[in-house]
Amino acid sequence: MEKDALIYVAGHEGFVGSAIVRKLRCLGYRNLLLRKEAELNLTDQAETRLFFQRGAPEYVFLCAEKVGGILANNTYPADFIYQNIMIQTNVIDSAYRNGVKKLLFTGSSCSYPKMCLQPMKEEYLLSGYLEPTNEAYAIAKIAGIKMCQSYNRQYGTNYIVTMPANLYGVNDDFDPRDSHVIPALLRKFHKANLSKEDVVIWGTGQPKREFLYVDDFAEACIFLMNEYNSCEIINVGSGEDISIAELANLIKQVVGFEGSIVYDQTKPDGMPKKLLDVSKIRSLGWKAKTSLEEGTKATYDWYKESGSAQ
Ligand code: GFB
Repeated sequence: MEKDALIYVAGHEGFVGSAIVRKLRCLGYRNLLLRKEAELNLTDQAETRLFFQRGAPEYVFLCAEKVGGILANNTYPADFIYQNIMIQTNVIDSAYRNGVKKLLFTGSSCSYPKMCLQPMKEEYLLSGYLEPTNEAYAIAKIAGIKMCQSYNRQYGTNYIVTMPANLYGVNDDFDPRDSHVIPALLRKFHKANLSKEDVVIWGTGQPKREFLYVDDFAEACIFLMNEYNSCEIINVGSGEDISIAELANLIKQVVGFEGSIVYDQTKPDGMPKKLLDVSKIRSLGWKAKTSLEEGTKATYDWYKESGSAQ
């Protein structure tokens, strides 16, 4: 991407989109095309097409999506499948119709099968059944992946697909109804420090997850936009996983909590393990920089300073 190229970041107010905008600005990309959700409804085909005709972006980071943790995914599958399929379909097709040079689509590690071989290589996609708690979201993401690959095959476009590990970091969603495990636990430990109550962790604590700091993911997306031109999906992760029980102990230390942890086994565990094979992106010269300890501390500092902790 040329430094003065016109770049559209779809979903720039969101968690991933805002990290990409921060990183682009920091790297000297000045010509950003941004539209708030209130100004442009990407689930509307006519509005999205008109926006692309008038705005004529050269590059697109497609980060506008409906996301949430295990509870939100399990409770609102219709919203997850509808909104994600509408947004990505409208953006990908409008990009093609208006000659966008390159588009990056954000997939998800939850699109790999529930009982996938570990670490998960890119070629294991669609090799087994999905995890039921996030099947609707995973199917929407798989549709987006296949749409990018189909447009590349039929129309010769250059649309690339990243498969991130579980992301966390500044600007994350701390609302317990929607949040992923790291913001959820930072909030729970923070509140329990004040109330002196036990912290309740969902599930057995046994599942293992790989976490990636959102600023590292943003850096990887810009790196891939500049360096990667292939129809094949590409994993983006830290290359390490940790059990939820170990994560709870780490967050307990970060927050400075001295009380007890209890497990609520009526809540779902989700996938037993999700560790990406990151050898492909490493062979291109990119590696995650932020350790889980540094990342959770930075996220906790942001949580306290942002006012979300009130
Ligand atoms: O982060 P999380 O919601 O995402 O949950 P998934 C990860 C693990 O942490 C699960 C446990 O085993 C949860 O049961 N957990 C323990 C908690 N306590 C909590 C808590 O208070 N809140 C939350 N949220 N989890 C999501 C998918 O799955 O991963 C999405 O549902 C998306 O589709 C995302 O792909 C990356 O890894 O289980």
